[in-house]
Amino acid sequence: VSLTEVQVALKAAGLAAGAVCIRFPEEYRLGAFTNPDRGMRDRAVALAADGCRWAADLGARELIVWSPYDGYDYHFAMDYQAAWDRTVDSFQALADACNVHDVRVSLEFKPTDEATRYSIVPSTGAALLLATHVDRANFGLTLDVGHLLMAGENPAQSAALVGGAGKLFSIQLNDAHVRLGAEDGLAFGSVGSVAALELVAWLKKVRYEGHLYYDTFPRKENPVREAEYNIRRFKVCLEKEKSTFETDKDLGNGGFHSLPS
Ligand SMILES: [Mn+2]
Repeated sequence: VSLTEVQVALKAAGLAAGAVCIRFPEEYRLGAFTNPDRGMRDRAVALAADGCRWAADLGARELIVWSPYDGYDYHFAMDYQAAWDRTVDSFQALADACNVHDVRVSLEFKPTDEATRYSIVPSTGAALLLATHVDRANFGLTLDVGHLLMAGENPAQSAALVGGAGKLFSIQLNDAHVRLGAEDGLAFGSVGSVAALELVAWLKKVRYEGHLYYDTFPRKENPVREAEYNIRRFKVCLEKEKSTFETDKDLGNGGFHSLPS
């Protein structure tokens, strides 16, 4: 599709682009930014950098990178240190290329995927280490709640760490049962109500100012009503957080919250 076609479609729907989220084609199945072949890595970076140009042309200020192919399936299949260094080099090159367009780059990490059972960046801690090593002001992180749950993390704690480090570029809200490593992509706050409430509380505490995305998969549901549910759910958390987060001290140090209705 052409730039004009996208602009016309967005305008017709009354929408604006918040970010461009890129996906690598299957030719990168042995790795995009970790690929052992220098030429493949350079082409992957160039492809992503083109996404930054698209973002700028669409009036968006961010490129979100999720790379399912940067990982491995078998023990002894990857030199983790070499793969890490390639990842750092690639993101540095990408961040510098995107800086020309005044676009920032964020990594959406995911611990496991059917494409790679272990990711080179499997956790919030590893993602923060990567951000430290990349060391670019326009490089940060996108947290996806379903991915955090897959990693065995508490989304609020992850947001607190990343937000506190000044690297929380964007957040994708959803929910999951997390069975057998599946991501689910359920509506926000539909499974873990208290986890959702705490996440919203911490987004406020770290003064998060980015977009709120809903990365959900309404495969059986009416997608418009599902989208409305997500927004409604977030607003309920926002209201509940105001009234209960600081005041209810029945459990622990932070207080116990009744489920948002
Ligand atoms: Mn996502």
